[in-house]
Amino acid sequence: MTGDYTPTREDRFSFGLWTVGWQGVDVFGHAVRPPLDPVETVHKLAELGAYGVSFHDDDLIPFGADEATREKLISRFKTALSETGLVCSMATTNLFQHPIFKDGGFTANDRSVRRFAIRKVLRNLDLAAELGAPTYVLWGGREGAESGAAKDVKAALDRYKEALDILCSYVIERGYNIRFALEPKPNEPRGDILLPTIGHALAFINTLEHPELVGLNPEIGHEEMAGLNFAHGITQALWHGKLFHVDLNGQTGPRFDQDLRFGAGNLRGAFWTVDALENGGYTGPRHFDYKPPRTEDIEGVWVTAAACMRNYLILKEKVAAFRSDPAVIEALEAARLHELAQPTLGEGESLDALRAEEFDPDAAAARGLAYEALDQLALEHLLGVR
Ligand SMILES: [Mn+2]
Repeated sequence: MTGDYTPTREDRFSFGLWTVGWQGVDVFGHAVRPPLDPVETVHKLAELGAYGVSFHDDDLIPFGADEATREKLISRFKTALSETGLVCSMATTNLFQHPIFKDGGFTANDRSVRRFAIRKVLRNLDLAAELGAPTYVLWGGREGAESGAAKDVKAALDRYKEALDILCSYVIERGYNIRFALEPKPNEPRGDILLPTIGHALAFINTLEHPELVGLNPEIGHEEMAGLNFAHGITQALWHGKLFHVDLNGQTGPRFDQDLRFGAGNLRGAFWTVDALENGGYTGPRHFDYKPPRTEDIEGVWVTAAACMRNYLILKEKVAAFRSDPAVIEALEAARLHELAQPTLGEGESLDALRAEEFDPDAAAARGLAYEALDQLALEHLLGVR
């Protein structure tokens, strides 16, 4: 154990302005903290060791602000970025907060709302390009329904595809170096949200005119709300070349979206998530999308932000120790992981050879797979006793 879990720019940690800036407004309660100035956020995140910041248009520029206010706010933000060296690692559009989006943005039944939503994204895409953000996230939290007949799902998916096709063409036409990342979520705020999981979103991307420009931004809590295994989900996204970005946080099983700091909630899941990211070829930012609980004052908020990064680095060290432990390497061998990596048929082998093979199913069925010994090693690394 090195004991040094101080984040550096090379760790590529990033935070959304809306995370530490969350004032604690929830379904049952008012704000518990004053608004946080994005400029202060940028300085504090840089001081804590983050390398990047992400934002929704409305985090930076209040909805409906006039042009002069908008320019002033953007200029202050740019100054803060250049003073600290923090990068703008991702941008996104708020298509969920204003009442106009109560039935969604891209898939609202009201055509005028859909046209407004696309205008809002186009405007913020220009700002994202100006700030050098390589990834543009689309979380469609209001794209969905609470009842059956109110949403024609096929038509809504046609409109969703239409919106993505328009946005991709725009980015190509403008020559922006930006890719889109869809963020799945099963429910909340809508009763049921369209593109509810990684799998749904991956299938949807294949229908687009420019699938190469669209990938995923999966969030731990969102997949776990659906009872799914996040490490498996992001690994499949990587396998498809579609893990463009990631939202790290904590969740305790299927319930409301908890948005706990990374490492809280499902800690074993967090261990395998870090393993999947560090050893699976992910090269994007380690981005935290969480909400400091309402119990915390501003000092407590910064404690949670520092803890997200610290927990990631602790888990990264534990994952590396697990993967290099000779007992683990032996246990992986015993569990036949090397065999899984081999093609099932030999090179050029015929199906006749496969059919002719002698095999004793009872003997094979009697063999234990020794997975528990392997998993116990992982658990002991996580518990800090190896
Ligand atoms: Mn969440």
